[in-house]
Amino acid sequence: MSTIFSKIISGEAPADIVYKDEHVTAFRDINPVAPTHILVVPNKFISTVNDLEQEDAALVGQMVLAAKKLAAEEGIAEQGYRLIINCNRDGGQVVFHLHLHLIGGRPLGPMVRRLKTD
Ligand code: DGP
Repeated sequence: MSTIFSKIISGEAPADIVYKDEHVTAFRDINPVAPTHILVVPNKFISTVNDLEQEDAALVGQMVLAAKKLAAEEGIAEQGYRLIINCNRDGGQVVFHLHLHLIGGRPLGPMVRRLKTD
């Protein structure tokens, strides 16, 4: 169940942590796709969006509000950015501890690449 993100949250594994409070921890992605690429992770272990319960509603709000604050601090709030949560195989989820990608600092292009079959 435990992933590398649990170890980053607990301090057992290193990361460039940019924000932490009682609800969430945020750190720079190890493989950034844009000048700003930060992961906002709930301190509580939740594997995927599919595992969210009604009681987690406020926690999801805390994740988005932390991303908003970090976007302002990164200086990308006005030009814009993207928040992404990948879920399971087709969503491209690789680390099975829920996380919100905050990506920006350059034009990000279309949200999803079209395939010839679409
Ligand atoms: P996803 O595909 O949504 O599961 O994205 C996982 C992201 O996590 C991916 O962009 C790379 C990042 N990542 C994986 N392992 C580590 C790590 O050990 N440290 C940091 N900072 N990021 C990691």
